[in-house]
Parts: sequence; structure tokens; C-alpha cells
Amino acid sequence: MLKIVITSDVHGHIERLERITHIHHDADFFLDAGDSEATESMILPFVSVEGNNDMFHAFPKTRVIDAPPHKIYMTHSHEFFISQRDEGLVKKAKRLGCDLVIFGHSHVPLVQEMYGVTLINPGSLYYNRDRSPISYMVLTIDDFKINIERVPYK
Ligand SMILES: [Mn+2]
Repeated sequence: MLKIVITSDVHGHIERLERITHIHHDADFFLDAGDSEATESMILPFVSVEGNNDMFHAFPKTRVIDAPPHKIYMTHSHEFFISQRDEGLVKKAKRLGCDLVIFGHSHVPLVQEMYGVTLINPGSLYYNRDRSPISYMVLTIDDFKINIERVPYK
């Protein structure tokens, strides 16, 4: 079984990432979907991608993560128009051979399946635009069975 902790849009509150690594010390991957406003070494063991507020930091724009038997495409998603975002993410994921997408930017938590691809946005660890509590997600992969749990940050 794989356990993957997913965060996004931390916007400088990196002590929250550190706290989450202590809570979930048994996780296999710590994935952040961008806008940490930190450097790669500051947020380890989290790996991140470049958000629109990360222009001064060297993060890759996208990452592909092997999580057998799944493959994850991670991007901040700010380059997509909101009306085309979900379809655009699905298209790009399929091109990369991925069936899971992790993205951020909207500050609105979302889990949605679309054309066989599961879109995951953990929401922000700074503030959520839908006024829901700040949160992150825990993805567990047990062969082809996946489970996604939204966890409020406390
Ligand atoms: Mn953003």
C-alpha cells in the first residue's frame, strides 16, 4: 500500500507542511501542488511544482510520479483557463499516461473523476475560497483501489 500526502497553496506557511510530515510520518510521498513560496530544500520531504507565485524559485512546472499501478501528473494548473481547466488536465494526463492528477491554484478542494482520470485538488493550507477549513488530502493506493480523504488542518 502507498500513502501519499497532498498539499497545495501554502503561501509561506511552511511550518504547516512540517507539522503534517510529523502527523503522517508513515507516508511514502509528500506532494505539494505549488505556491509554497518557499525553496525546494525548505519544504523537504515535500516535492512541489512551480505556482504563479513561485517565479523566483526553481521548481519544475510539472512532475510525473510513479505510484504503481497508477501514474500521477502534478501541476499547479494556473496556465489553464478555468472554463477549460478540468478537460485540459485530463487531456494532458492521458498524453503522459497518467490516471491521477494533482493540482492546486483554485484554493477550492475537489475530487472528481472525468473520463477515467481522477482530478485531485487538496485545497489550500492558507485559505480556501469556498470558506471551508484549510485542508490537505491523504491518498492511499492499494493496487487498483484508491482512497482519497480530505483532512482539515489543525
Ligand atoms: Mn496559485
